[in-house]
Amino acid sequence: MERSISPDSVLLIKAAQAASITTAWDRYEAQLPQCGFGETGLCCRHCLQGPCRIDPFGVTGPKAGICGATADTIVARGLARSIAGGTASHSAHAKHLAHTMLKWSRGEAPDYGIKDKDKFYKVLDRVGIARDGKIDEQLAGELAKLALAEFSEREEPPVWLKTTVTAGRMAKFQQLGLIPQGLDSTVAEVMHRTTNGVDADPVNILLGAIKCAVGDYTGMYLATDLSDILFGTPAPVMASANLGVLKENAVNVAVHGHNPVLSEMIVAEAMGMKAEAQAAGASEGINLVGICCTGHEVMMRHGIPYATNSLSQELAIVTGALDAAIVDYQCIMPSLPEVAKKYHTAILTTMSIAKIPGATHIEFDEKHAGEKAREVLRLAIEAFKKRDRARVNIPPMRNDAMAGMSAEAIVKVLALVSPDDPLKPLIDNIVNGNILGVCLFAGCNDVKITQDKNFVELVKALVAENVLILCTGCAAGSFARHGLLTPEATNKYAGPGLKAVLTALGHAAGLNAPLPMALHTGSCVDNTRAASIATAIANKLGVDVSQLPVVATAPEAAMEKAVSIGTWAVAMGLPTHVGVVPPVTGSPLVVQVLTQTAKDLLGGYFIVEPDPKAAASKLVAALKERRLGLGI
Ligand code: BF8
Ligand code: SF4
Repeated sequence: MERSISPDSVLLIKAAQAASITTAWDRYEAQLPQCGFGETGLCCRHCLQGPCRIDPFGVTGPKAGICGATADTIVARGLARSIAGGTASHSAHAKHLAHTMLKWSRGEAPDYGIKDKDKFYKVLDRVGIARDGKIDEQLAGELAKLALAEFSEREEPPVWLKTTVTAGRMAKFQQLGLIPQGLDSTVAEVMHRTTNGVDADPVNILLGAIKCAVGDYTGMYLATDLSDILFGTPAPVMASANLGVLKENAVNVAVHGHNPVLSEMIVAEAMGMKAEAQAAGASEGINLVGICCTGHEVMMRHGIPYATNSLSQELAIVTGALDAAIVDYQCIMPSLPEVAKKYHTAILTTMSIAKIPGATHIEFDEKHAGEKAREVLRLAIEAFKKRDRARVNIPPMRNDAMAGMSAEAIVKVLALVSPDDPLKPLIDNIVNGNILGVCLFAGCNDVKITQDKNFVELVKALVAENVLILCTGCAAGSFARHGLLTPEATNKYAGPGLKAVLTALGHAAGLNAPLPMALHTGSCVDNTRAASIATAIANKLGVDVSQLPVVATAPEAAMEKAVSIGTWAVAMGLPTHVGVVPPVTGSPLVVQVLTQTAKDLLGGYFIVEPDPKAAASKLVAALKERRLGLGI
């Protein structure tokens, strides 16, 4: 199988092979064939009596684990635990932001502040905090405490859930018992009910997992709100992408991971350290670039170039020009220090919960944020001095990419056409068929799929059918690296209706060109931005999200976080495509619940289809079915 369709990745994979450097692709091949029991979800290690494996056919092996758990139970429990893993990750990210805001409110994080007052006040109003005459510090303290209260057991539904979904969706969640009591508590509940001897009913376990995923949505919404308040709501910005964003004459520093709490400080301090970098011999100073979702956070707020999406993160080191990777948490390959050993690159971990053997750990703390940022940047400058210039191999690929299309930014562009009723042009163009529907592209790269192939083929097929594309996370990273976040891509690939709409909006926005073919709505945690637009449209039309021609896809999904996001997309009522077969095929019952029963219960359901062309047909069919239901 081809490893990647990204030309910069292809070039550096060859370079890695020539230098005998092992990457994720090599390690994947070394794993083959992967265990069939694990692949189908039929392996359980939830107690010390195991591991237990189930023969899916009950012919050559046992039909139940030692405790009696069947294939259906084991598969449902495994899926539920991965959803809990994803939810715990997003929730921890959200909590980190709430703690930062709380510390700022108490004067314990002086380098932070309220960047977007407008959003701050809007969120306060939405969650019901009275503003009357209180200073920002006091309001921020109240908001942070309300946010932190979302995580433990509550008697009332989470505020960030009930104030952000349609009334119909909330009633549906209530009716099906899908309202989490708290965001951490829902994760704990999944861990409890999936341990040996608790919940053995696969359908009940799946409902518990969906409830947890609703908690995931809630925590993500909260995270995006607090990020925007602390660091600014993204607005359209031009940046560039690919590994060619690294510079020969600069100290190249990648910020990698997910949370903007650290990377915002790095951005703020890097400018002021130009002279230090120049004194070390880097005539262009410090060149910050992004990897994974931290990369999106700084691209959409500051136009920082985007080096790579997840799967090719090791290749950034193989350029020989990366002086330091400053990492926070999530999706960071533990292999980075091993690859870095062959170069001069400093791998700098910063979070107490995310250390990597072989990396240098500089503990970050909000109280001394600016100082800590300068400390890690100094280590990058030191590493630069050791760079072997003869080994520098920066691929000559670089694409433009427009980022920063937050929900607020999209509404602002629409308001240029229709100031009194910004959603009207979008709705009108959906009704008149210029736009067939909307598809949210999310999720990771997965080594099981040629890197970016599913993303690129699927998105081209959908835009040709006039589907409006929103994208986040590694999907957005992939599009950025393939030049698809540009007006040129719209002209080249969009169907006539979509092109006309994007052209009209682009001209209204003063671009003198169409809006990009895909709208970059943020990092992975920002998938709720798309949900908020869908909810606003549904509310305006007096329908539920499950009736709208809106679908989601994670064509190269890998991480537990992608599983939990996909599951809440289904809970919100969206047909949701996954391009990698998840480990559930050992239970036809679980497959049926996810792909069929869910549709009856929630309106949303999973479509599993590895082939991008077939996936495009299925998503288009789902959009047309929704249109038919609305009579348009
Ligand atoms: O949160 S898309 S590989 S980088 S999990 Fe990770 Fe997947 Fe990328 Fe961002 Ni999301
Ligand atoms: Fe085996 Fe049951 Fe223990 Fe799982 S929980 S390892 S199926 S005995």
